[in-house]
Amino acid sequence: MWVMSQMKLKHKAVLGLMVLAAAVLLCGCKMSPFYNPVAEESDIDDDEENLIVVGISQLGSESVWRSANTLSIQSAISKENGYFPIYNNARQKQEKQIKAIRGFISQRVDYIVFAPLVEDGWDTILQEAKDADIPVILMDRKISVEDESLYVTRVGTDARKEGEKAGYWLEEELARTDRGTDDINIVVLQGTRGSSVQIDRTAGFYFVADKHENWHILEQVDADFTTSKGKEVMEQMLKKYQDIDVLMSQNDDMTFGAIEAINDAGLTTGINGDIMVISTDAVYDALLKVKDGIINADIECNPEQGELVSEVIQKLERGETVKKEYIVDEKVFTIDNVDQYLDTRTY
Ligand code: GYE
Repeated sequence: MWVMSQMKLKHKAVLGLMVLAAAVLLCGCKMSPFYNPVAEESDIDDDEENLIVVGISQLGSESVWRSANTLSIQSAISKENGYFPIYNNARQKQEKQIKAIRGFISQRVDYIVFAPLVEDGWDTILQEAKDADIPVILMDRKISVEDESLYVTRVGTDARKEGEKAGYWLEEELARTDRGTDDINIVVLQGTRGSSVQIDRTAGFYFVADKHENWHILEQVDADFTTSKGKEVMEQMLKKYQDIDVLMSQNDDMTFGAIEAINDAGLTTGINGDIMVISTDAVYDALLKVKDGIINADIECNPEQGELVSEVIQKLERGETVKKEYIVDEKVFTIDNVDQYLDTRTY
């Protein structure tokens, strides 16, 4: 639990120009399609003295899920909602993320929100934030730090549970189709190595797989959460192994690439296909493939975390206590239930 010991000084008037200058520095000229422009110099007026300055460090733009997550945080932490956002995209580099956070600290932002690329290596920079009295809110992934008080709270998903859900879905499906005791060869496509989601989804899936002597994990391979890598890695797997029964993929983007590779090899996927596919994230294009029977099951990972981050900040502003972790709701989609969710999927 974290209690804001004291309401922070509102030093926005001085900050205005500093923030603008630094935002330009941090964001550079290459702004992402979801870039939420900070104020122009002429826009900075008295009203902005009351805005809450939030430095947002996004880890990259590797997937459809990530774009949705970026959109969610940028819509919630906006001027209309009383914030002055300074956004930075670290493009899959931890050093860039650390540099961005250090920039936020030197600008004395009111809050830092960041989606950590990997689990380790944050102690020093977060100690700097703590020493500067700037509350840090983790979005999406987890971190592993000696001192848990280095961050206030995390708003994210339960990746361990997602991995388990994938395992339990497979268990039930094999039992339902009378293959509960057959030998089942599985390939696992993993996301960014060292990220908490890669570690936890793998652990969750293995937890269930370990209960089944007839499940053989042929290989777990890194494919960086991207479509191109998913395709490349799946091509290699198909050359190496003749009899893959199941593909377990830790995100939809890798799944899209892997399905292409499978089709290019003259094989099919999904219900009645040669290879069963379990995917993760459940973005719209993947749900369409669930509907078409090309993906057997998709384990939802919910990117819409911005509102919750904003609620946490508002609580802290009021001096209220917040929980150490807020986990968003998630489902499992199959051909049996996907129809009712397709129309409302916005990403
Ligand atoms: O599953 C993947 C993204 O950290 C939960 O990162 C997130 C994962 C998501 O690139 O698509």
